[in-house]
Formats: sequence, structure tokens, C-alpha cells
Amino acid sequence: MDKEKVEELKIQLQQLLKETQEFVRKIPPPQLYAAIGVVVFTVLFFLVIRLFKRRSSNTILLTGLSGSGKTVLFYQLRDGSSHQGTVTSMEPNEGTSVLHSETSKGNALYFLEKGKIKPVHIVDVPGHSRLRPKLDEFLSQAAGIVFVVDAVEFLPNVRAASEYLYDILTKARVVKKKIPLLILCNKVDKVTAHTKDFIRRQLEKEIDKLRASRTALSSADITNEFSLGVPGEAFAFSQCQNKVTVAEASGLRSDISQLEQFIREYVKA
Ligand SMILES: Nc1nc2c(ncn2[C@@H]2O[C@H](COP(=O)(O)OP(=O)(O)OP(=O)(O)O)[C@@H](O)[C@H]2O)c(=O)[nH]1
Ligand SMILES: [Mg+2]
Repeated sequence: MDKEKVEELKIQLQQLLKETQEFVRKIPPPQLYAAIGVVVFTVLFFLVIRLFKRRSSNTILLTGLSGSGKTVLFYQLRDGSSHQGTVTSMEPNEGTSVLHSETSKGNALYFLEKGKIKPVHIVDVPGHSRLRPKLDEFLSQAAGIVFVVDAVEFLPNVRAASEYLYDILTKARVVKKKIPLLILCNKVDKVTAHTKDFIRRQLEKEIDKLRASRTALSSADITNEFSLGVPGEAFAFSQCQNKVTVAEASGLRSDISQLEQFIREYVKA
């Protein structure tokens, strides 16, 4: 009884195989080759994309006006020590390492995954206007951008900060690649520091004004490659193509958990 069933199944399978062979034979060779070509090409295409994505995803850029505290944050992230800062940076600081807090003794993740945590490539781009073009060199590899704002000396610098932020948010690479941006309100250890909501609202207002004046200036503006926001509506960061979030930190007091959270959201450990 069982043997019969097996035989039957065999015959059915052989028939199916024959039919498939017939079918394939009927397809004209050029079409068959084209189909195989498409499959091979698609597989290769996705493999290449994955390869590139992996390679380019561990760079975080620290940007912002001079004196906002980028260099202090850079050293906090890297080795937990507060560097004096104060001196205006003349060169970008660069380093690739696991975040300092992830190497500290109490960190369970470090003990569990010792040696397996993905290092982060952090670049601190000086805020001096002459050195800002350096940012473009690193943008192609950026997994995320941190725009550091001095929350204490915020109002006197709101215009300059907005201009710099506007330039970053309209860069073709940032818009097309939807590079996430974190506005980091630094120096919140000081009682005179403004809140992050206040800072966000002021930046939005200022960018709204800039947007009006810059579009009126000329349509052939080469520095700003994309326009911001929705025409006819007041500007808000939520209108950006890329994700823009706001957080607080104090580099001096090593209160950088929100910054680390942002980094690890886009550079997975
Ligand atoms: N109170 C307070 N002061 C800070 C904090 N972070 C940085 N500072 C001070 O701000 C000043 C500038 O810090 P830097 O880190 O050198 O600033 P920067 O953004 O690297 O500046 P550039 O290199 O010129 O672009 C220094 O005097 C720091 O001590 C902070 O969290 N709280
Ligand atoms: Mg610096």
C-alpha cells in the first residue's frame, strides 16, 4: 500500500519535472538570459548597497558655533575627562573608539559584549567660519549630526547659530540622505541656561525669517541647495525631510546621556 503511494508520487514528480523542462525550453533563450541577468543584477545590487551602508554608518559629527562646547563634549565622549576647551579649535578633532561610558566598570553591556561593541567615529568640526567647509568632507560618511548650542549665551548668538543650522539643513547630502540631526543645548549646569523648548522655538522663528530673506535674495543661490519647510507655513523642524530632535547636555558636568542615546540610536552597538 505504502509502496504504491511512493511510486505514484515518484511518477507525479517526474511528470512535473518534465513539464518544467518543456516550459523552460519553450522560453526563447534571449528572454531566459535576460531573466537570469535581472536576478543576478538585483542580488548584486543589494549586496553592494549593504556593504556601503555598513561602512558609512559609524561617523557622528559635532558642529555648532565657536565656544558652544564641542571640544569639551568630544573628550567627554571619548575618555570621560573634561578637557579645558577654552582654546578655539583650529583643526577638527577626530577619533574612533567605544564611548567612554560603555567601558566603565559598572556597565553590564561592556562585560557581556567585551570587544564586540561597535566603535564610534566622532569628528569635532571647529565652529570658526573659515573652518566650517571642513564639515563637507565628513558629511558623506555621517550617520548623524549634532548641532551644539550654548544654552547660556544663546540669545546674542541666535542669528549666527540659525544661519549655520540653516546651511546644514539645506545641504543636498543632508536632505537626500536624511541624515538625522540633534540640536544639543549645552551648558545646562548653569542656572541661566535657556530651556530646550525655548531654544527650539527661537531657532524656528529665526530660520523662518532667514528663509524669507534668502528666497527673496536670488533663486540662483548656490550655497543653499534645497529649500526648507513648507511654503506658506511658519517653519518648524518637524517639516524637515530628515529627523531633527532637541536634547540637553552639560559637557563640563559629564551630563551627556541624551547625546550618547542619540549616537547609539544611529550607530548601533
Ligand atoms: N558651564 C559650562 N561651560 C562649558 C560647558 N562646555 C563647555 N564649556 C565652556 O565653553 C568654552 C568653549 O568650549 P569648547 O569646547 O572649547 O568650545 P568649541 O565648541 O569646541 O569651540 P570651537 O573649537 O571654537 O568651535 C570653554 O570655556 C568651556 O569650558 C558646559 O557644559 N558648561
Ligand atoms: Mg573646539
